[in-house]
Amino acid sequence: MKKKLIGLMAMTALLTSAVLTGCGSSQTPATTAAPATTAAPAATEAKTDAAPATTAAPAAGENIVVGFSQVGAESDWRTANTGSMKSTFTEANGYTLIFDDAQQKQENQLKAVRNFIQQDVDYIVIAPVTETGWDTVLQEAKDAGIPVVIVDRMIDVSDDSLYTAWVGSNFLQEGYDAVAWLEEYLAANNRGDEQINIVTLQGTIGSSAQIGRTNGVEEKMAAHGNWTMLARQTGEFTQAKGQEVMESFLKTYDDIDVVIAENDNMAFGAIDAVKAAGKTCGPDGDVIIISFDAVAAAFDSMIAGDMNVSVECNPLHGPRVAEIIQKLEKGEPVDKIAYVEEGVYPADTAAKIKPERAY
Ligand code: GYE
Repeated sequence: MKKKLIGLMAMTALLTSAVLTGCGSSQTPATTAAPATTAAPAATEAKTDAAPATTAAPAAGENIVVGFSQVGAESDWRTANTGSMKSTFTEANGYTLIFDDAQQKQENQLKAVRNFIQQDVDYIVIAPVTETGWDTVLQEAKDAGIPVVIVDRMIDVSDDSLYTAWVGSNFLQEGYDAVAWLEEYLAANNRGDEQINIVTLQGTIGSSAQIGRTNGVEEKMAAHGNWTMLARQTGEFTQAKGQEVMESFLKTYDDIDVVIAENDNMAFGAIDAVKAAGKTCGPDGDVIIISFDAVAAAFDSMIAGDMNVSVECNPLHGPRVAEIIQKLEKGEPVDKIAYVEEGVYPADTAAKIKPERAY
């Protein structure tokens, strides 16, 4: 593993502020990405004591070069995640970020990672589209001696040493949380024994966020003989596709009680489809809308009375990934797997909670 012994104290100080900024209520807006043509700095090593702790940014050429392969720009969650990464991995914080948008295609990610290897970056960070298909390219990164940090969704590899660390959400737990909310909600509305018909708008098939949420719901709803999953179909995590799939569900089934949308943007599309079909949704409506992510627009939707609940999925991973990289720079151990703490936000809490939200 390569290490650059440069201004670590200075960067640690900056990192601390990045953590506070990233997780607080005032996330700084995204900055422009470093051009992909930026070459990795030569492996010249400055001495640890060369950069005084008070120096804001290390001199040019000493930055830690991070290649980040992002899924795409399919959702509000993703936009917030990209913003968090870009506002953390700045030149001022001691990094050069090479950002690549894979447009939801794993083949683009494989190309991006191979590019990063060719440019001899210091760290490769991947938010993987799907879980499988990573073994070969990660072996190439390992052979090149470049540590790989996985963020957000997980990967499924035969050899765990192909990545150094992962940080993201417990998607299975999110699925459990959605069912727990529905159980309580139906009981509170004296509908615990009613026949409940559910449809699911799934995320990108094969992504951890889809797999965990689908499986979590399926596992927990097995205890409810009176709940039926009428249909599941992917809406690719986008609003447009979510709307399209919901329109077709509404044509096929006239008795949908619950929509589970595996992210907020698909829920927004589903809400439009429900309304266009002449039905109502939300706490006072015909159709219960359950969603995941809890982005700002979901709070607006809950406040407007359209969405019932959003299970939180925190996208502010920039400072978390930076913390991992800083530890690796110092030769400190890092957690192989780190889950982020998350909550559940029902509509009746939305107005109160919204001002505290950072994304
Ligand atoms: O829920 C969705 C996004 O992987 C957690 O991807 C992420 C998911 C998120 O498109 O909105």
